[in-house]
Amino acid sequence: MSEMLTLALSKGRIFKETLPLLKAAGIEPIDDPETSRKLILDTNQPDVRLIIVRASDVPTYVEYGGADIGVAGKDVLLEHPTAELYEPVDLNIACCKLMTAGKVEESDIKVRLKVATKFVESTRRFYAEQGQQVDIIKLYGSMELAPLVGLADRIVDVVDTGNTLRANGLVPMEHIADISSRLVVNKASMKMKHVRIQAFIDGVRAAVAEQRDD
Ligand code: PRT
Ligand code: MG
Repeated sequence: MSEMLTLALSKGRIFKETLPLLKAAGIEPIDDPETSRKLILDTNQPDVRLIIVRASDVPTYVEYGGADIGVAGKDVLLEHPTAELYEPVDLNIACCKLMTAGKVEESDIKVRLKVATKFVESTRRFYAEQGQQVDIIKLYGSMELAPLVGLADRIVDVVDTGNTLRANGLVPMEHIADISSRLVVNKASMKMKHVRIQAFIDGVRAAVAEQRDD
């Protein structure tokens, strides 16, 4: 009996885009997390299971060994700096950009910008590199609203098509980082289950390379 491998994923775009990579690596979930209420999903491999967690909780589960491996957006990883995770593969999925955005027509330029975001660490670093002092307001969602009601001058958010910004009278401004999802691995698991995890990483890496060539 080989040891159990636990993978942490979030529902939605990460799950959907990770599925083909897992399949290419020989792993297929039995249940569909979009319809099942189960948070632990069995797979076709008896010693591999998936756990379904919030996107922003994936690094925490993997760091503390609740999962051996996870898939997390770089935006999330940038908010969760730790030496306890390996980041061996850029999966090239769920791609988007971390950007500043503001109103199409901004009123007077403030001495000190107010920036609303859930990406506090990346925002702090970005403006510090610009040598610009800003007040950062932490939000957990619907950032686009903040400039519309005067809570903030700017927002920092991930942008894909830009439709959500446009629909709210906002425009993307500065590019902060290109974002894609990464495989993350618990350091202790990597030591204890080395052969197993290395084989998994190799399988996923091959699947990513194949998808890139398509
Ligand atoms: O639910 P929770 O708050 O825990 O996390 P989450 O909502 O960030 O999770 P999820 O599943 O939506 O996103 C998971 C990961 O997908 C993120 O961490 C990013 O790395 C990546 N990703 C890629 C995106 C987008 N594209 C994206 N477009 N995450 C969010 N969006 C949002 C965007 O902010 C906008 O509000 O989707 C909306 C549509 O985008 P536009 O630009 O196409 O209009
Ligand atoms: Mg969400």
